[in-house]
Amino acid sequence: AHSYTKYNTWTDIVAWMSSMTSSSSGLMTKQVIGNTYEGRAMTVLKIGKASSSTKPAIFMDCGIHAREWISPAFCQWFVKEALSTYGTDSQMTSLLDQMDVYVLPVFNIDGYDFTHKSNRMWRKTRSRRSGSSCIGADPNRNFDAGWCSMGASSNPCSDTFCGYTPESEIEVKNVADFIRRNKSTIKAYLTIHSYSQLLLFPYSYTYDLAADHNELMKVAEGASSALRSLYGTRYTSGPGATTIYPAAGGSDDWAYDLGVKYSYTFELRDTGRYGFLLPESQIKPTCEETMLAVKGAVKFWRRIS
Ligand code: 0X9
Ligand code: ZN
Repeated sequence: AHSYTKYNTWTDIVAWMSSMTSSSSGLMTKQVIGNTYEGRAMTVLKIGKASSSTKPAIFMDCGIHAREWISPAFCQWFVKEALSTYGTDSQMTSLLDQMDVYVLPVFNIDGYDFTHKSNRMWRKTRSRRSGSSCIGADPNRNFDAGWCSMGASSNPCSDTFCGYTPESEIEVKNVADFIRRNKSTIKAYLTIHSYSQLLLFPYSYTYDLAADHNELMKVAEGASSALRSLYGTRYTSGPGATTIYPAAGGSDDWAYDLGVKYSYTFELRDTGRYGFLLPESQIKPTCEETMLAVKGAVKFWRRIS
């Protein structure tokens, strides 16, 4: 059964998406953006008050990397908070009145399912190609942003394999197509990973600073101080290349170069004690503090944009 304080299986998440949509009184709708390599439906949840005029939107995905279980847990938490506090929390109410939030709860569903059934430390997709016995590519090296130029591997057996071509992974193609289709409304892109407690922004495929570096840094610092205010958890902010490592083909750099200015990668708890195996007892505090960061960032960029 589904629980917000457990790491849910894909089957439980599917049932949860349906029941949440049904009970949302029209505040949330579901939309399939394509299937994964193994044929699972990739479902985007659109949350926002229906409006006759076009609203600006935020796109958030979780679970690009299969083993980063706290990430899908956060997307589920966010959906719960959005639906349950709309109408009572003034910040959430005005956010959903004025904007739509697209949430993809699990990006790499095949990989996520594999971590539950076979190999807890799997990272990549589960695609196969004749000519190699190794499976999958790193979805966060497969976007068309300086593709495979640095911090990525062209060896199909590597955990950071960039894929055979940009968007060779169907999951990446489906998400990129969706964002391209909705490019005129999507103003912010958030992608949730773990672990390291970082708030990263472009670029990671080059050491060049983004044109909007100063503004991206201000929003990140505002968000991390909001996050820290709850339990004192410390985050570091900065461009990916210098803050974590150079790595091309990431979704954040790709979205930014497409024109989505507020493009961020969150690396959630912890800093390595448990790493990807973050205990379930930390789901609630991690999600609560991350909610403050996301709401803080939204508030800030709505003020300045
Ligand atoms: O390496 C990654 O893809 C991310 N770290 S993780 O430990 N979750 O794998 C960092 C991504 C930063 N952004 C880009 N490299 N574009
Ligand atoms: Zn990751």
